[in-house]
Amino acid sequence: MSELIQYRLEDGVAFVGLCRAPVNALSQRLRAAILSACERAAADAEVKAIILHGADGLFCAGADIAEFGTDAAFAEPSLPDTLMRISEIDKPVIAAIGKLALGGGLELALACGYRVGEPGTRVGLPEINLGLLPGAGGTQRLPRLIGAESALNLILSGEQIDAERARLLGILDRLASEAKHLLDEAETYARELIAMSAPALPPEHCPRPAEDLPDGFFASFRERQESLWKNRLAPRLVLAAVEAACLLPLREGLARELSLFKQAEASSQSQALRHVFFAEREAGRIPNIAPDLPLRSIRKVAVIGAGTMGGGIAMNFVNAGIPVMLLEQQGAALDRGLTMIRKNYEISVKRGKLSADQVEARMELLHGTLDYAELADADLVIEAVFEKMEIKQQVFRTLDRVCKPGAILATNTSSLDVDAIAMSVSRPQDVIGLHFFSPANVMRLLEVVRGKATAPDVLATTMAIAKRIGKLAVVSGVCFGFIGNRMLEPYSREAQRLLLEGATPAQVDKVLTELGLNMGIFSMQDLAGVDVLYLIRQANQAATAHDESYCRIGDELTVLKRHGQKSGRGFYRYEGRERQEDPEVVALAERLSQELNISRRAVCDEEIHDRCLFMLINEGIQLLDEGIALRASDIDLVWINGYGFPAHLGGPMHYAEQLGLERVLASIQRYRSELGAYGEMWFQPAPLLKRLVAAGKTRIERF
Ligand code: 3H9
Repeated sequence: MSELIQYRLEDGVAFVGLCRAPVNALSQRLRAAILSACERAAADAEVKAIILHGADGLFCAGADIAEFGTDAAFAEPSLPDTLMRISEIDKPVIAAIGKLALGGGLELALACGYRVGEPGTRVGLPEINLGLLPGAGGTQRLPRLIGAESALNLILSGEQIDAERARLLGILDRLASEAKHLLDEAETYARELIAMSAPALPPEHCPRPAEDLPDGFFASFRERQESLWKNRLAPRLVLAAVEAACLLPLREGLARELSLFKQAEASSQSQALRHVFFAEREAGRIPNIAPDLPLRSIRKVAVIGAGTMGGGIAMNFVNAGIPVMLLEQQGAALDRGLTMIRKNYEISVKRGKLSADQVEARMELLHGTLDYAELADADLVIEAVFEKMEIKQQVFRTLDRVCKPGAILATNTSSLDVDAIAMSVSRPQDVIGLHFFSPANVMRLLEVVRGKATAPDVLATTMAIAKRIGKLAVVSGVCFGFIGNRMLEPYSREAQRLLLEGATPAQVDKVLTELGLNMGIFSMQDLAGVDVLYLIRQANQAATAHDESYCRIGDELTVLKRHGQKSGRGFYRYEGRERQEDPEVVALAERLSQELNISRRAVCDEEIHDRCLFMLINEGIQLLDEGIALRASDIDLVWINGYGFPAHLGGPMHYAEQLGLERVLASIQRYRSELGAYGEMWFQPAPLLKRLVAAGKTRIERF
């Protein structure tokens, strides 16, 4: 028997325990081990029922994602074949689902005749998040169990549902009273089934899964969702597979599902999303910091500044059950901040996401103060005051006086020099940047900015606490704008310059949204505030090079008080939330072009794409070369989670690899020669890009 399986027989019941840490991912070896254990139990006349379970409790997180795109993914025994064989065993097979059954893990459970969960069990088919569809029966067996519409919703959302909901839907037959009794109660169930000579597979709950659906359900569903799905492939394949479940007998449906799955697996979108999956896990690993480095304990947090940002930051911690002291200078500002937080929670209550009791419990963890002395026992202090160096340094000097030794002192600056802030205190090793994105209680990304002096345990503790509050933390070194905003700078500069050369904001934005970005650059700037971006440019003039045309249109719009969405005008004109092209902006661009002697012409979409995105990518490669980003995949995560870059393109670095580094370099060089002095100045290929291409490398890595 393989070391991947624990097998025992107890009075007619065979226990097959999966033991491939950490999550029982169904690699070829584990599949083979499960199959052989099940065959052994099937062939043993003493065995009357079989219980499949996770040897360490956790049942199974699905197929081994690392195998996709390699021959191992379908190496024999393939998952679909393994599950088909399990479903054919003529003895009851019970899945005892500890902790979770996801993707292929749930499909394994669905191939069993019976399923028992524990109170904390979560189940789901999250394949869609990997650009896949369930490929081992999920799209065929689930509709036959819970009906086509419920199955479709579960698969399309990728949602992980809790045990009670799974039981109500009919995915779980029973729930154990407590996790520790799961196996015992699964055994009781097995013995009941044996006693009643229950069939190996109970009759299907929904043999005709589409029975209750109106005519034309699939066509109209597709039509309704088309615009939301944009250019994503996987949802369309899911729909086709579930439709097949409604039209075809099981075996034919399974064959159809498999061919759709292989189409998804081979797609560049799935490749990109799998890259993102592993990138997220990799981001937490920091070279030269041992995973077992002792961490500082964080039991109490303080946030300075009760504005939108400070309030949002505070919410993250109380949501995770960590008490927060919120400090403001004036009582009125503090009250406003606390009221805003309560209002935010009340919106969640209205949406049914929180109960009134939960809100009270969270508000109880939140304390307001006007007195720095009250921060004396905080383990982590996060400053979220006005973005000005002198003010931040003043706050840090005060913190240096009042905070206990060993407290982590964090700044939420988005563009200031963390090292300069650290220099204002006597303990720079305790200072770190925590760049939350707005709204801070919603956005998942957190740039963790490691200063020159930041102590390893401060960095490691911060990464751990970020995980605890549900953030995706990415480490950045200190430079203007860190990873995200530094890359935003050339991207937005190029977009603004294109307006002077003849493009319109809507044309530029359309190229970007058609690629899959959540928002075009001009809509984004209107949302962020044209004036806010102007002030950031002013404050950081020294950090960025300039030419006469540099962000001129943004500067002029600020002078004209066209501050963006909030003032009803910016790069666009707004009627409520409705965005419209504004001829005045085009006229302004024409005037500036004339003034700056820039000849206007029709700019094609490809040029917009290449100039905006390749400047963004080039900067990312430069950041990697400088060591600001630890790895290319970290840059991808920043742009996907902070700036709406489509995950199905894998982030800007992965996208560049897909397009080919040679093409990126050639295009940058082309504009360098075509755009005259402007091209000479800005289109400078990152040295690392040149080195990678010269060496024939296809992946972006430090080299
Ligand atoms: C599928 O099933 C397709 C089938 O329908 C059809 C096939 C034909 N594979 O996230 P964590 C690793 S598609 C390989 O840090 P957590 C992960 O990389 C699959 N590895 O922990 C990490 O490794 P490392 C559908 C996996 O507690 C370690 O486990 N299933 C897999 O925060 C710990 O992971 C999914 O999409 C896997 N399937 O979260 C579920 N899962 O330590 C994907 C995990 O070396 N997984 N690893 O970095 C998850 O959602 C989360 O990992 C999970 C645990 C909730 C399980």
